Formats: sequence, structure tokens, C-alpha cells
Amino acid sequence: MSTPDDPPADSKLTRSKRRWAQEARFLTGRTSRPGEQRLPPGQHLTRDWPTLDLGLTPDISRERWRLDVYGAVEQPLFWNFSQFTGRPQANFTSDIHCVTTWSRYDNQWEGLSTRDLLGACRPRDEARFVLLHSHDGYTTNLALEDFAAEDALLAHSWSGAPLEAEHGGPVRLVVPHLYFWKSAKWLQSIEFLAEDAPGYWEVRGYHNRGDPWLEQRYSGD
Ligand SMILES: Nc1nc2c(c(=O)[nH]1)N[C@H]1C(S)=C(S)[C@@H](COP(=O)(O)O)O[C@H]1N2
Ligand SMILES: [Mo]
Repeated sequence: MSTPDDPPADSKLTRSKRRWAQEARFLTGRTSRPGEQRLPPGQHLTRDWPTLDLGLTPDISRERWRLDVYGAVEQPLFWNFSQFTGRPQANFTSDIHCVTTWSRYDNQWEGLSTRDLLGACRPRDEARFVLLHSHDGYTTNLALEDFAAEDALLAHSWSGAPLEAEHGGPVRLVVPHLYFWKSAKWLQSIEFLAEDAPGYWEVRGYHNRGDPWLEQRYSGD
């Protein structure tokens, strides 16, 4: 038996993705800047919205959901869903870029901007990184500046409706300027750290930062 916080054993998809990292698949060797072209190098546009996960979909109701914010912060937080949505709400529209090469334009998100969250928890001076923990045992790490991007948010709704469980509901992170694996679904807790701590994909061959414009797909790129 694994505890709820252990990631599940490899699935067909996670095995393929580990192999793609070893083979450095999909790399074009081109880079560009966000202002120059909307679609990052090596990406193609999709109109549907694929689902990527570790082979399981946690079933968490809004009633049971809690957000735990801890570590190097002046004010640790432990919010239930109505405390979370009681904060000022942000609406952002952004593009998704998945490292497996699909991109999806114009996603409408509603939730709490990460800047508002930072205002509430007040990271201490030594805080330089965040590690996101999810209900499926997934983790992913971000530099504090990336987490604090202007259009990053903890989203509970997409296209005006509650975020579906398969896409990470009740609440997921959305960090539009990085590959979508940084956008943790089924968010459970946010840990503020002085030292970086690589997450699930970052220890399985994927880049520590994941900028799609620089094609930072794999570690060692
Ligand atoms: N908790 C959790 N978050 C996750 C993942 C996951 O497996 N578990 N997969 C990541 C990857 S690789 C991608 S591309 C996106 C997929 O989000 P979607 O299924 O809503 O398209 O979620 C990211 N966040
Ligand atoms: Mo992904």
C-alpha cells in the first residue's frame, strides 16, 4: 500500500514521457520570444483539451478541500474553499503549452492570483522557491519569481464553470509562461523554501524551469 502522498507507480504515459526525456524528443533547436510568435517552437495547436496525469484522478469535493501554505512564510495559511474564494478574485485568459507538444489558446481562468496569495502569506526574506504538493502525490517546483508572475493564479474555474476533476479541480495552479507540467492540479499545499527541491518530473528528466520559448523541455538542455 502506498500512502496518499506517494506518487503512483509508472503508467504507460509516465513511462513514455520518461523515455522522451532520455531521447530528447521534440526538440527543434529553435528559440523565440513570447512577443515574436504566439506558438512556441515545436508546439502545435489543439482545440480540444487533453488530460495528462499520473493515471489517477483524485476525487476531492469543494467541501473537503483545504489549502495549506507553510514553510518560509510570516503567515502560514490553512484555508477552506469558502475562505479561499472569499479573497479578491482574478480573471485571466492565457495559453497552455504542454511539453508533449500541444498548445491550447485562450483559456479563461478564475481564482486567486499568486500575487494576492503572496500578500496574504508574506514569504520570509530567505524564501526563494516554492514546492507544490498535490493530492495524487505529484509535486512540482518553481522559483518564487515564476510563481509570482503577473498572470499566475490558483484557479477554481475555467470558462466560467467549476474546474472539472480531470483538469485538477477543485483548485489547480496555472503558470502560463512555463510548460504546463508546472501547473499543479488538485493542489493541496504550497511549501516555501530557501533551497530548491525538484518535483516529480524534474527528477525524471524534465527541465528545472521549463520555459517553452527557450524549449527548456528536458534537464541538460
Ligand atoms: N497533480 C498533478 N498535476 C499535474 C499533473 C499531474 O500528473 N498531477 N500533470 C501535469 C502535466 S504534465 C500537464 S501537461 C498538465 C495537464 O493538465 P490537464 O490535464 O488539465 O491538461 O497538468 C500538470 N499538472
Ligand atoms: Mo505535460
